[in-house]
Amino acid sequence: MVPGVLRRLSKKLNAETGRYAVQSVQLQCRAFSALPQEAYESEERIKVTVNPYKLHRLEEGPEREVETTKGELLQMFRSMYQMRRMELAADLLYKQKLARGFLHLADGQEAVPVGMEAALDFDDSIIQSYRDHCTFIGRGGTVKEVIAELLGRVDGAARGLGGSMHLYKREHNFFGGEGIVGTHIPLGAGLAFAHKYRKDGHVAFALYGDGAANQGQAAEAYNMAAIWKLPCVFVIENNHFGMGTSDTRAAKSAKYFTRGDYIPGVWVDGMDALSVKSATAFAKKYVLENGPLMLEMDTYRYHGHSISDPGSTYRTRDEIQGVRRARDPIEHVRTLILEHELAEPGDLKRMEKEIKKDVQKQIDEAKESKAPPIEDLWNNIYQDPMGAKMRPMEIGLPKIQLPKGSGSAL
Ligand SMILES: Cc1ncc(C[n+]2csc(CCOP(=O)(O)OP(=O)(O)O)c2C)c(N)n1
Ligand SMILES: [Mg+2]
Repeated sequence: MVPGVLRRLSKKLNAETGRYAVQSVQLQCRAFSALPQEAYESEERIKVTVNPYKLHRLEEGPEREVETTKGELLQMFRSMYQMRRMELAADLLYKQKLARGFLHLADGQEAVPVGMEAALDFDDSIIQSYRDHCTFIGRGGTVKEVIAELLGRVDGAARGLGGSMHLYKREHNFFGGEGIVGTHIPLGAGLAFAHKYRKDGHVAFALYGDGAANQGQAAEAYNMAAIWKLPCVFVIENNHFGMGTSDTRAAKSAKYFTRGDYIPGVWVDGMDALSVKSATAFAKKYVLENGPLMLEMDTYRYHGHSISDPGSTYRTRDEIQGVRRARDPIEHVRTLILEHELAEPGDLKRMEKEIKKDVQKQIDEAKESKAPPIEDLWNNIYQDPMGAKMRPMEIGLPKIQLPKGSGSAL
């Protein structure tokens, strides 16, 4: 099932026991009236042939005849369009100096989280680099939580303390949002280790970029994951640039799906949500039976690396326009919907209008949210906060009176 819509299994923290209980939740059923609710739930089946996969050390790869439904395609369209609008809005908020700190946008790359979530449930774990907004939405987060985080407000995904790079959703097994390139790849292997140790039948996905794939600790994570046969999927989101350096300049081999050497890999058209869905379903099954697998998602970011990069000094505008015209993930799903006569062009236009309005509404709500309380300066550092006993204070820095109530862990 596609993220952010209808009912999904979720976990809720019981504050008394400290344990998570499984519950069924209704997620973000907003912006729906352009088509009747039944349309989004329609089981009308369609088969779509996706682009060929490339395989490394595998005899068989993911299914190319991908089964989908009218409901799923409409939900994919809706989710990706919402992500796109959110990213464009985040760009604007930054330029208006309302959002601060780092900001890495993922417009262009929406098919990866949307396709992946179509094959996963929230009991599978995901860890991601700083380019995390859309992944967070895929995990059932809201636009309001993303934007409030960028604005440094308490309703943000990390209560306004983390910013764009540190979105987090523990109850849906989303472990961030990590700022330092490549450091979370071993953490992904650790999450897979936890799944194996608990024998819970779930898997971990570590998502990182083509630049991060050249980091040394990636090799250590691959080795340990392979030795221990961990249910870990290493997902390289190859958007073809690490900051301003192209993948082919930075990597001796830019065939990232082969870079695990002894770990099998699959090259995936990461601009096609159905292709991603099929590859993800294959990967989940594969790693549970055999240990780690690599998925190289061939994708593209439209914005620059971060907000300080105009994105057009190391590539031409024609290149960006060319990708938009030929491979845009939203336009691809729109074409499928129209070709199979699942909706009229006007229905999709109306849906777009509603989503735009809804994104704006959530931004307005985020702006209403308050800044975190001052005592949060002392929270979330230690499990058992040391408050004024902290060493810098003992060695002569001015003593600060701790406010009451400081000390709850995030
Ligand atoms: C260890 C480390 N080295 C360098 C940086 C600076 N840096 C931030 S993002 C980035 C490029 C990463 O590119 P890629 O992995 O392809 O991810 P993308 O930004 O394309 O999603 C670099 C070099 C960093 N944050 N951490
Ligand atoms: Mg990259």
